[in-house]
Order: sequence, then structure tokens, then C-alpha cells
Amino acid sequence: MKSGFVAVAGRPNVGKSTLVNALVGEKIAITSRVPNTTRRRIYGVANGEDYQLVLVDLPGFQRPMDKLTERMQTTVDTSFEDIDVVLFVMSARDRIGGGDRFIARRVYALGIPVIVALNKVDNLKPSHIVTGMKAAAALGDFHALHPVSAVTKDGVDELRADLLHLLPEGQPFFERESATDQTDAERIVELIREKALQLTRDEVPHSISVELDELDQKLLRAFVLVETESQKQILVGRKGAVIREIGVRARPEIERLLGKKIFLELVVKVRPRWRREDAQLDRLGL
Ligand SMILES: Nc1nc2c(ncn2[C@@H]2O[C@H](COP(=O)(O)OP(=O)(O)O)[C@@H](O)[C@H]2O)c(=O)[nH]1
Ligand SMILES: [Mg+2]
Repeated sequence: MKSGFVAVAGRPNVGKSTLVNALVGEKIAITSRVPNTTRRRIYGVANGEDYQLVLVDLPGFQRPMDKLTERMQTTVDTSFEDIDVVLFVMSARDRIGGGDRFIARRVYALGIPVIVALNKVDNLKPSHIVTGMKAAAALGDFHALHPVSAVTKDGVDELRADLLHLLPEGQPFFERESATDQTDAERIVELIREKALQLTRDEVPHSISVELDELDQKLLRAFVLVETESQKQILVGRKGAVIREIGVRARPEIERLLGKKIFLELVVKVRPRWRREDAQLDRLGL
């Protein structure tokens, strides 16, 4: 049996979480067009007949701006111990530059194999992909380089096979039935946050957090937290249209996860400075 950990490194928004979901074959991490969607370390577990591939999905490397992003960067910094392989993700739709070089210096210094995924190659001209592959290749001594699309899943099977080759022999770390280490409650608040991110813009998404208040047989009540009164108005929307839409989008996914119908109650609350205070971040598990 092969079993091991692959840390997923890359700039914010290159598609790390989308790629983890594609490799696992199930949505375990939320994704969005907003940078910094992933705030915590999440394990995505791909189980096969004779392997368990644990993908460590992480926030993107960044310069911290507040306590939240400080904690996120600490999570990244401490996640490269006891791993077997690094999956270094870059985006073929963005210029490969300083941010990627900074990460390359870190990951190539670890002394473990690095597999590069050049993501988002869907609908790109071959010449554009080749240029991206050359730029990605120039950053270090990688084990393999895969052009992939996490959205169309092109190249994902080949990438998974290559990651498996590099795993050591060993026993599984997680139950073979589970695709993640997250509890249902943790996945539920993330799904709600994903829908809130889809419906807000600019700085608002960064101010959103979701807290579970109650989950019993039928009722699920969660608080959608924002930092200011004006953000609360945006989240509530005209006559409650926005918060209602968040519920409409989140409920089917939550019901699929729990395998039953639920009554979902979402309440928008102002919690000033939750991103900037340790006690608040602790309470939110961030
Ligand atoms: N066109 C395209 N978009 C992608 C691909 N992978 C991810 N995205 C989009 O890129 C954005 C960021 O993805 P996400 O997985 O949250 O990035 P992360 O911050 O690196 O985890 C989302 O809008 C995704 O839908 C891809 O292969 N092709
Ligand atoms: Mg992510």
C-alpha cells in the first residue's frame, strides 16, 4: 500500500483548491474567484485500492495584512514538515513572476520531490501554454511538470498517477471512507461562506466569516459575520434578497452532504474586527 502527504503550494487564486477537489474526485474545499478563499489547512484524501493520497490544501503564500492573514501565512509556513511531495501550482493565465519565484525558493529548498502543475490551460492557445511551461520550468529542479485544467480535469489523472509514484509504502492515515479530515459542521460553514463570496465584491468577501449556531435533526442556524453595518446591509440585500439567495445556493449542497432535508436559517451579524483579534479568530477556529 502507498500512503503519504502532498502539500499544495502556490500563489492565491491559481486554482489550488479546485485542483485538490479534482484530484480527490469530490468537493472538499470551497473555491472562488476571490483571493484568500482558503483560510485553513484542509486535507483532501484520495483513496484507491492500493493507495491513500493525502493532499494538503493551503492558503496561498502572501504578505500578511492583518491577524487573519498572519495566521494563514503561519499555517503555510508550518505545513511543509513531514510531507512526501510538494505540488507547486501556477496559473497559465497569469504571468509567472516574483510571487512564484519566492515560493519556488522555499519549496525547492526542502529536499523533497516537487511536481509542478501549470493550471488553467483550458481554452488557451498551445503557444501560450508552451510559454507558461517554459517559465514554470525555469524556477527549479522539478520532478515533473504537468499542464492541467482543474475545471475540465484535463491532465488530472496523469498528475495523480505521477504523485502516487512518489508516495512511500505505508499504512493509511485516515479512514478509507472519508475524503477529508473536516467535520460536517466545518464543511457546512465553508459552503455557506462560498455562496456569500459569490454574491459580494471588492473588500466585502474578506470581511465575511460564518459561524454555526445550531445544528439539530432538522434545523441548521448559522451566523454570517461581517465587520461593519454597511457590509451587513449588503449581505442582507433589498428585502433580504442576498441572504436568501445565499441560502438557496447553499442548502442543496448541505443536504447532499448530510443526506437529509434541513431547514436553513441564516442570520447576518456585525462582529467588528473579527479579523484583527486573536480571541475572535480562536473562536472561529482560524
Ligand atoms: N479557467 C479555469 N479556471 C480555474 C481553473 N482552476 C481554478 N480556476 C478558477 O480560479 C479561481 C480560483 O480557484 P481556487 O481553487 O479557489 O484557487 P486557490 O486560491 O489557489 O485555491 C476560481 O474562480 C476557479 O474557478 C482552471 O483549471 N481553469
Ligand atoms: Mg484555495
